[in-house]
Amino acid sequence: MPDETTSSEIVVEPAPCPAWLPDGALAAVGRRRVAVAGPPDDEVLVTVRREAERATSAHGGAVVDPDDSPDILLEASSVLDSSSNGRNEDQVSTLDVGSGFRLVRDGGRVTVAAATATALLHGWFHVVRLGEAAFAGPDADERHAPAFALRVLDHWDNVDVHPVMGQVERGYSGGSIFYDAGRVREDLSRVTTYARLLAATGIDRVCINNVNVHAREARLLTDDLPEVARVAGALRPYGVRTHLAVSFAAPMTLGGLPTSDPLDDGVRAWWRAAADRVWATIPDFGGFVVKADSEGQPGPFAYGRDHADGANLLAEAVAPHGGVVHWRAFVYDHTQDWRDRSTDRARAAYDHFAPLDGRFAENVVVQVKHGPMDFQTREPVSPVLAAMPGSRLALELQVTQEYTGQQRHACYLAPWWSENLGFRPWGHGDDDGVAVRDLVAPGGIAAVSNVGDDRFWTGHPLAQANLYAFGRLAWDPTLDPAAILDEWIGLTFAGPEGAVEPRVREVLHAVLDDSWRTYESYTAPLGVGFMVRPGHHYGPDVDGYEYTPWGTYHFADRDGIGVDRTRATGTGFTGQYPAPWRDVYEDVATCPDELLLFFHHVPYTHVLHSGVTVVQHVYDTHFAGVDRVREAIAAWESLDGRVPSDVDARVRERLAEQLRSAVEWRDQLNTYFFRKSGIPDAHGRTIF
Ligand code: GCV
Repeated sequence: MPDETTSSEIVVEPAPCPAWLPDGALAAVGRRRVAVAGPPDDEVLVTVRREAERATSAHGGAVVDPDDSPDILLEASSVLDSSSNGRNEDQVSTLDVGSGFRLVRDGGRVTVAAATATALLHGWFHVVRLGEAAFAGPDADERHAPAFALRVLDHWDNVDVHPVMGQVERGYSGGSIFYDAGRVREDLSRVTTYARLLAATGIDRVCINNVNVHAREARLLTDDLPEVARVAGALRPYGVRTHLAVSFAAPMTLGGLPTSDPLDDGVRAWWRAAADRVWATIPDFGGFVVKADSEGQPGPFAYGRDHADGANLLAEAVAPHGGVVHWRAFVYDHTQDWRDRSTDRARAAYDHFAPLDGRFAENVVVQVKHGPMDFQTREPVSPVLAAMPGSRLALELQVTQEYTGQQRHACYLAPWWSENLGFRPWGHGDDDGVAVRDLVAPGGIAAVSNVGDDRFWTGHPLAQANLYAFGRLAWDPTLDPAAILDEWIGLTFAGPEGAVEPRVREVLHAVLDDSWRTYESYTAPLGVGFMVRPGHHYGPDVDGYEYTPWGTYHFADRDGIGVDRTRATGTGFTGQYPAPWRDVYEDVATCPDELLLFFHHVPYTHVLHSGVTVVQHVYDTHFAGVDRVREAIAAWESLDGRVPSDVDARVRERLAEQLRSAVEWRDQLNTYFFRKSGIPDAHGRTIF
C-alpha cells in the first residue's frame, strides 16, 4: 500500500490510496512485452490496452504487436488452440461461460484468451495476481470461469444525507463515492478507480443506491436517469454494470398512480415504461434490487399480494431487456411485542418465502441473507437456502462491518463467509453433500460494500482485505481465506519492484487471519447475537435490544440465557432445516457450542462440549479476546516503519480504539453475567 505521492508535488487532497493495485503490484507484467488483440473500438478492450500501457511504462516493458512475439498475449473474441486456429466444440463451450478465460503458458510465454473484453480484463488481472509465477511454472493450459455468473456489490448509499443514517447507511468510510451535496458527483473518476479495483477481483455488477429507497433516491429511476447513466459510464470501462435499488411504491410516488398493486394493469404498464426508459438510456443496465415489506419499505402485502407477485411484476418489466430483479428475502416483523414469545424473527424469511418456491419468474433472484437474523458475527446458515430448489437464490453477505466492528476493529470476514458458503444443509453425503455455494450458483452472490470516499476506501486500511476477499470468493467460493489474504497482502503491500517484506506478510497474517474469531470472543457469546447499542450498533449493550420491537432477544434471567428455538419446547425454528441439522440443532447435546444460545435456553452452569460452563466460557473468552487484541497491537507495532506512515498511523489509531472497545465489551459482558448468575470467575480475575 505504498503512498504514491512525492514530497515535491503540491497535494491539495491526498489521492485515494491504490489499495491492491499500486504500480508495484504490476511489476511482473510490466517488465514484459505485452500485446492486446481484439475489436479496437470495444470500450473494455481499450481499458485492457491502457492497463498494459500503464504497467509497462511503470516497469520498463512495452506494448507490442500480437505478431511480435509478446511475452503476454491478450486476445478477445478469439480462442486459443495449439492444434488449430478454428473453434472446436470444447472451446466454444469454455469461452461461452461468459466471464471465463483461458490461460496458456508455453515456454514462459502467456496467452490469455476470452470471448469478451471483460473476461479478458479479468484474465489480465489474474496474471497480475500471479506475478512472476504466471511465467515461471511448467507449460499449462487452464480454463478459469467464475463459480457465480452474478457477482454484485450493493451500496447502501443515499444521494441526500439521511438525518439518521447519514449518507451511506451502515457506512464507516466517509461519504459516498457516487453522490455529494444531494446529487451525483461531477467528478466520477474515483468511481472508475473503484471499478478497476473490483475488476481485479472479478466483481462485475454494482447497485449504486440504498435498498431503503427514500424520496430523493427514488428519483434515480426517473428524473435522474441521465445522472445514473454518468455513473454507469464511469463503471463501464472496467466491465462493471450498474443496478438500481427501486421502491415498490414508485408507481404511486413517482408515477402518480392510485395504487402499486402488482396485479394492476396500470401498475404493470408503468413499470414496463420505466424499464424501457432505463434501458434506452443505459443499454447495458443490469437490473433492479428490491427491499419490500421490510423495515418500513413498501411492498405487495399492502394489496394482499405475496412476494412472488411483487417480484414477477418487476421481472416482467425488465425481461425484454435481459434484466434481472434481485428481490430480498429479508422480510420480518420489526414491530414485534417483546412480550410475545410465539413470534420468532429467525423464522420469518422461510415462512414468507419457502411456500413461494417455484413461482418466481426465471429472471428473479431471491437474495437471502446468509443467516436467519441479520449479519451477526455468528448465526446458523439461513434455512431458506435449502428450501427453494425451484428458485434462483443469491447469498447476501455484508462486507461493511455493521455488527463486526464498524471498520474500527480489525475483523477479516473471509473465514466466516467461507464457512457459510461451504455449509452443507443435508450434511455430508456419499459425494460429500451439496453446499450453499452450489445452491446459490444460479443466483450468485451479493454483498453490501464497505467503501466510501475515505482516503483508504474503507476507513480501516485493513478492511480493504474484506472487499478483496469478497470479490475473490464470488469468483471461486472454494478459495482458502488465508490464501486470499496472502494474495491481498502481496498486491497491496508490494514494494516498487513487486516484492513484499516477509515481516509485513507475517504481521498481517498475525493480525488478520483469526481476527473474526477474536472479535467473536469478546462480543456476544455462543451465537446469541446482538447485545449491541441500539441504532448505531457499535459497542456493548447487553439488554439494549431486549425490550424493543425488533425481535432480537436473549432472554437472560438469573438462571440462564438463550433462545429456545426447538420444535419440542420452543419456536420450532429447528424444523426449518433438513436432516441432519434439524436434529443436530434440536438436541442440546449435539448443538455446536458456537450456536448453543441461538438454539437453546440453558442454565449458566450448562457444560459445553469444550468442558467449561456457559458462564465460565463467557469469562474466559472475553479475557482471552482482549489479550489477543493486545497481541495484534504488539505485532503491528513491531513493523516499525515497514509500511507507509499514513497507513501505519491510521491502523494504530484503529487498533487503539479496538482495544478500548474490546475492554469495554469484556467488562460489560463479564459484569452482566456475573451479576445475573452470581457465579464468580473460576480464575478470580477482575469483574466489576
Ligand atoms: C439497509 C439491517 C441494517 C439496516 C439495513 C437492513 C437491510 O437491519 O441495520 O440498516 O437497511 O439490515 O439489510 O435491509
